[in-house]
Amino acid sequence: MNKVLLLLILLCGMLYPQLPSRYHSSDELTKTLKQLSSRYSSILTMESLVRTSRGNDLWAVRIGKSGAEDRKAILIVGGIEANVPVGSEHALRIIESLARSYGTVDSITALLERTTVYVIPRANPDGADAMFAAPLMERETNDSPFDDDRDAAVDEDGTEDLNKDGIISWMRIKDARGEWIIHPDDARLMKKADPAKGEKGVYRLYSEGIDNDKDEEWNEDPVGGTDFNRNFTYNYQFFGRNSGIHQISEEETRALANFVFDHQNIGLVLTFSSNDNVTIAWKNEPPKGEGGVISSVAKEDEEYLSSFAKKFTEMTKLKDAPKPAKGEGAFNEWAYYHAGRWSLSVRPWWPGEVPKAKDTSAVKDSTKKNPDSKKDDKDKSDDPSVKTLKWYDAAGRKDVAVAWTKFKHPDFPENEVEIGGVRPFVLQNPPAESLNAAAAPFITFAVHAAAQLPELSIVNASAKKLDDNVYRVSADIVNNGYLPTNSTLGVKSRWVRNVRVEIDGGKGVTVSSGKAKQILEPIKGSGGYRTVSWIVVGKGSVTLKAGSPVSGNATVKVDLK
Ligand SMILES: [Ca+2]
Ligand SMILES: [Ca+2]
Ligand SMILES: [Ca+2]
Ligand SMILES: [Ca+2]
Repeated sequence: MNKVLLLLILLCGMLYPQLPSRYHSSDELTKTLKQLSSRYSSILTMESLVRTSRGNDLWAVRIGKSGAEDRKAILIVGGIEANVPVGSEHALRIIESLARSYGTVDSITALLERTTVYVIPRANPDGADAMFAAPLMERETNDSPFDDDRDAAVDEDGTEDLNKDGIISWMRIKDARGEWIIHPDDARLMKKADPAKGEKGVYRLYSEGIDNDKDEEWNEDPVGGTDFNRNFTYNYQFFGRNSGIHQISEEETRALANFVFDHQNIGLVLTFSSNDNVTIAWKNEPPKGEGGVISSVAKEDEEYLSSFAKKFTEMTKLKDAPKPAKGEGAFNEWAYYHAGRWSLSVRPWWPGEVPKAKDTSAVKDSTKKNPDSKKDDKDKSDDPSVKTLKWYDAAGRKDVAVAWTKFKHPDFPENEVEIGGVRPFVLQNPPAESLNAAAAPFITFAVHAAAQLPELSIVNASAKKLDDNVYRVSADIVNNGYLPTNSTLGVKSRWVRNVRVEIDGGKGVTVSSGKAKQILEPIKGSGGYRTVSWIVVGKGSVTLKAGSPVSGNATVKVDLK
């Protein structure tokens, strides 16, 4: 165990997850969630947002005692990328850790008194179950029938486990017209030839299978469907790969969107996905295209997202993340650009620094360097896949790849065909036994994120006598949270409500100047405030109320004297 991890465990204390360190099928996830909600019934409730075509429930879990719907909230979403189940496992561990810590860890109890945490641990349960199916293969989509290659046949050509090893691997076909070469830094991997580097392709590369419909495409139209992280409205790609028949076309994605719209109190969304804006924050850029369509984070919102990025690195010590994926219909971008919420997304796992292997025999066994490679062993590849495999090697894991082995393929009688390559799930998901340790830093970060929501209070409330029975009532509405009471995109999207202030003096008091109910412009965080005042006529007292679904509520009574 490395020092950083040990330190984190000490810091996290009770937050360290206490679940079996294994991946959960969607049935097992349901079972575990039910156990947790019965064990922590005072704080934890679960709700099925929709039943999928395979009969799985899409669960939304709420952590918060009674009145939770009226408190400001964070939403945590795992498993929007079905082939990255580790995000789902982190989300589950956040649920376990927070529910267990309520009432025993003061900081968590205090946080949950003010803030509700919603968790949708597995946005695509049908897709995620591919990890538990035979043969083993990665899948990003749900089950919705879809004609991927638009040849008027639906789901007509999926993969086959040709070599009967229980795994859908890769097949490479020696062919001078091919675009692929053996990766110069790791012979288990293939890479597209880069003519600029003098590389020339010598292989064609497909997933394992035959051309079922004889259209000279291999496995181009497997069973399913839609990739949920490509199905949302912002920067949606019509006719994109697995992007669905149209925006938010799936029952599951519709349920997710509705959940956000139905919960006005969600101020911040934290997603586990490759559309990372946490290790590298979004930057404001001049608008692209006509009409000034918003295509980057608003200038005013930029610093807040940047501060999360800084904090993430400080808190978790996780660095050197692979390059963020470009969002095309991504959920986290929808959450910010179209639903107007603060939105953070981070990859749930990538290997940290590769430890210097002491036992080089394991490395020698499993790293079969490409003999053609001219680079030496010390070469540091930028390719995240190479780095990840090195990490597994250093950890002594030998079960990460299928050795490339010749196969007589009926579709290629003239060519040499080999089946092999890195096993499904290996590159983006850690070994099961490290799931609790891998989740710990993300739990800490999720708690930090939840604690940054706006926090309203009313201070300096006073009544100044101007004449008999005439008073000027004034107060400062202060935001002591870190985030402003609304983001610039939140204002633009109109989905997120601004702070509303109200004065009420009952029957004996009338407001003669100033609106009795008013909506305030966003209030900056860290002590930002807006002063409100009224002239009132009457006796007794008035009550001032301020609040919004995303910033909490505050009330004070002011005596007129
Ligand atoms: Ca076809
Ligand atoms: Ca087809
Ligand atoms: Ca196979
Ligand atoms: Ca085909």
